[in-house]
Amino acid sequence: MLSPENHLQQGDALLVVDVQKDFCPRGKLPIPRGDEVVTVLNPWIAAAAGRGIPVFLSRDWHPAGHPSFQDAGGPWPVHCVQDTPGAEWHPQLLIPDTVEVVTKGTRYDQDQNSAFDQTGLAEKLRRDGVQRLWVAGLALDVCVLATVRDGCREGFEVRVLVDGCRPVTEEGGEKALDAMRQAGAVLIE
Ligand code: VGL
Ligand code: ZN
Repeated sequence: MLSPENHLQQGDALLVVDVQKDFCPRGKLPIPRGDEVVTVLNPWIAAAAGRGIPVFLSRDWHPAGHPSFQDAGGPWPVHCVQDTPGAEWHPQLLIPDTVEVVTKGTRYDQDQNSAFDQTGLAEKLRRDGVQRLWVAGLALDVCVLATVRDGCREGFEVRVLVDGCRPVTEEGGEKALDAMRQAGAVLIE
């Protein structure tokens, strides 16, 4: 069993991607077994917060009529609309007092799948002295993939907690893992 206490160290940060109600069963864009990541990730969140390692939670936070929505010509059903219940965190997700929220997907003109895309996250991590970034969440083959790629490109040592991710499709998930390896991320299975 992979224990967070033995892996997290100073200079690390934990980034949990989009663990929101709409991406879980009964949500508007449900990812199969998306809710299962919560029990995997809570011990990592607790361990990080307990030892002063920064915990970032990203959220998909779209305005109504967002270009990624099908009714606006995009690929996805309406999801994670700002200030709606579906955009809330999964109710069991551990939110430490020290949490840093990264908001993305707010633009009227384009989607932002990556938590690094025009959020200032890379600068913030560098300012905090972060070298190594642990990443997990939803969806493995969409926003986690885009975030991991950008994290590698920005020069962080990226570790992906594979158990703490779920894909939209199994095939997409397998391809995403390959692409992450190619990008230089270390997959922790
Ligand atoms: C996501 C589809 C649309 C994600 C966000 O968080 O992976 N997927 N918007
Ligand atoms: Zn979205």
